[in-house]
Amino acid sequence: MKYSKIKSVLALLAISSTLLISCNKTEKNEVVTEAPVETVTNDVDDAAKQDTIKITLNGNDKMQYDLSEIDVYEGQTVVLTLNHTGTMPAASMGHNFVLLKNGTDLEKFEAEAAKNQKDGYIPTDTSEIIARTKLLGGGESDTITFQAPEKGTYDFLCSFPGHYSMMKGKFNVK
Ligand SMILES: [Cu+2]
Repeated sequence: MKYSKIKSVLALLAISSTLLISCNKTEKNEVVTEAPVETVTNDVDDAAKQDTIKITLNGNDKMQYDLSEIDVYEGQTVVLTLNHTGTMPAASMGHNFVLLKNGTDLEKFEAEAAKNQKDGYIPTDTSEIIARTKLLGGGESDTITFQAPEKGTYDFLCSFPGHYSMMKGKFNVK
């Protein structure tokens, strides 16, 4: 008699613990499905609201920038950092970022830049330049701050001789 009572108590315990486990499982599953896993944000809208926009541009030993387009908004203060992620010196694989006014003849600009090695391949006439970094070698960085020009599409390039054919892009002011 006593033994069978214990047996039934054990059976009850087993049933209730099974119920508890299945309850827990259901709750856990519900929590997982209901909780938002990722918050969806619109980067473009967020960027447009900021007074300052930070841009990071990298240049490597293969004569490449990692961005072909840069988007900013009219009136923003642009804080642009150029990193030379390679190891080659500025003398053989120098990189800079030069933002040019609309209508600049890139080929002509490059030809003038190539003549002026002592100034980091920046032409003596700088009237077509909106903003620029220093000429960097591997491992170096330069950060510049400037006001975004008026709405439009501008060219940026690396003015080191021969680089702009590969190292150039569009700077879009929206
Ligand atoms: Cu370059």
